[in-house]
Amino acid sequence: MTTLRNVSLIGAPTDIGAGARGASMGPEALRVANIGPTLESHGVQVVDRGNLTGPYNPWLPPVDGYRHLQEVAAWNRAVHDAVYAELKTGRMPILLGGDHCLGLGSISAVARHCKEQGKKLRVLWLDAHADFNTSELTPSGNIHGMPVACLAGFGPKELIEIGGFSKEHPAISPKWVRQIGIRSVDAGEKRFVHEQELEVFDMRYIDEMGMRHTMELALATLDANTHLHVSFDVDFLDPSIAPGVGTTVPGGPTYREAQLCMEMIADTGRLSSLDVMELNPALDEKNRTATLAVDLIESLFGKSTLMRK
Ligand code: HAR
Ligand code: MN
Ligand code: MN
Ligand code: MN
Repeated sequence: MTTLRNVSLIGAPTDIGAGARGASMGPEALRVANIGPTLESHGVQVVDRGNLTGPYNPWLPPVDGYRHLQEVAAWNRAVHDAVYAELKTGRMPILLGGDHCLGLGSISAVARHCKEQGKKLRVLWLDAHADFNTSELTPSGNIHGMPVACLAGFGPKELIEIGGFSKEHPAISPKWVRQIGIRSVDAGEKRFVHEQELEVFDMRYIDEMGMRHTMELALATLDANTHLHVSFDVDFLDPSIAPGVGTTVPGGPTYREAQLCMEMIADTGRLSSLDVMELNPALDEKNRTATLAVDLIESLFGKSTLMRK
């Protein structure tokens, strides 16, 4: 597990794809919450690569169903290149967002790496939202509601071609994705999720079946050749414990449910890349959401309440 023990932090300070300003301050809030030293206390070797740069946020209305398409593309190209470079040298990238449109750059790099290495890819999408909109379906034009669709080839050329992919040969298949915690999906987006057979464990499912059973299914069929990518949208968490996000949705996982989710991912030993997205310090209370995110990331890296065999 050398990759898990050699981590590179990559900050992407932008809210270019979001519907509220402030996720651009996310990377620094995670650093203030001690993400680096905390991982090091668990024996992880951490290098902080600092922040990427990109266009400022012009805060304009949608054009042809997209807000800030060219700026979103520029940021995602930068994220792709940085994440790909870390994977290439055998290090584990942790992307510090930034809004969730950047999951596109991160996962396109991971998909490219897996393709080159002959590895299977499994993406766990922890989120209140499916992020499966297209320019026709979106109610807002905000591209943070579209990255999963773009990765699967449903999106503009500027975004789907990042990493050398195309509409015919997209970065991922919807079959590789497991979405967990979903509780806000737009009407057209819902139809598209069903049509593309995305595997969604929504909050109703978690309520009825429990987080343990949910994660057992979401993590089933991983093998020694699987690269596990976790895209953690902080709005996955219940807003009562995680108020510092732009799009809160009531009824998310509790503290313990979220911890169990992370602990079961850690137990697989397959975690190979991570995004921590949508943290919005402008809406937080004394950095408590960032602190919670770091606490959960600790569990992803194997911290648990008691010593285990
Ligand atoms: N579904 C809504 C839209 O597309 C809201 C999307 C919000 N997305 C995030 N990331 N916060 O999950 O506009
Ligand atoms: Mn999201
Ligand atoms: Mn979300
Ligand atoms: Mn724990």
